[in-house]
Amino acid sequence: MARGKAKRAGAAKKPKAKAANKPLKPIELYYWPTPNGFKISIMLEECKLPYTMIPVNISKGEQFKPDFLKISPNNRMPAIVDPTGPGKRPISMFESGAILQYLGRKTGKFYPSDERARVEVEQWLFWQIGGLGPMAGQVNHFKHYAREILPYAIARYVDEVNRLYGVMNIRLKDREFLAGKYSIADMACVGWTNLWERQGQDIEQFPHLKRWLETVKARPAVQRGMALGRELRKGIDMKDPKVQAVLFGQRARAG
Ligand SMILES: N[C@@H](CCC(=O)N[C@@H](CS)C(=O)NCC(=O)O)C(=O)O
Repeated sequence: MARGKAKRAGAAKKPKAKAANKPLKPIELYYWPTPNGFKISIMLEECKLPYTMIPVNISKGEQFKPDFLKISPNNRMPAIVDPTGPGKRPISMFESGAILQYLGRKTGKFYPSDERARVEVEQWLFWQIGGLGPMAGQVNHFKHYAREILPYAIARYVDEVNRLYGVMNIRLKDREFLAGKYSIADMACVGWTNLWERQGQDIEQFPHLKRWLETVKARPAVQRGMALGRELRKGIDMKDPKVQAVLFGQRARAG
């Protein structure tokens, strides 16, 4: 009892410290379980940030809902709303790379502030955003979803992903992670390289990449991040013409 009283009295004298300990309001994660979504669920799990997941069922066209487009005008997930953004005011953002950098700056984790170390991370982050992701996405499209079989398109993108895997493999020859230490660059790549088989690749050709993939996937936060919402995909057939009508052949929306 006495101890409890002393605690309360102490807390009353230090209102500022109490305010600082106030739990953060959860970040809203607009999400669908794909390699682009995993980047952010992994980072939130790694940083132990509180978050709520709001599914955006892209196979049903939920990415075109006006409220979502206000946050993500590119009609793509992931996107976030952080109720406690800069100046303690809410902020929203889209594009997985920008979100990873924001969360890295917010928490001071997995995104170093030292300029040289930061450049290392950013090179590999942007390499994923501009190269590995889009190219692997095209393999997926032409190899698994396209109504017509186009051998030229399949070979072009399978070859390009093979080249990118080779670049990553050489990079990982003499360091544990892409930027030396584990960072947001690794989080950006793991969901994509995990699908190597589907992308027409043989992981045995890339022993350093294989070792890295196993190391990253062994992290509990990565496992939790990549398991998030897995059940949501059940029963969705990407070859269903209704789903393909939503996802493929998109053109400019009226402004
Ligand atoms: N460059 C974007 C790509 C995001 C992206 O392509 N998301 C896909 C799912 S993996 C999506 O939301 N697709 C909805 C659509 O195609 O309408 C990022 O990195 O955030």
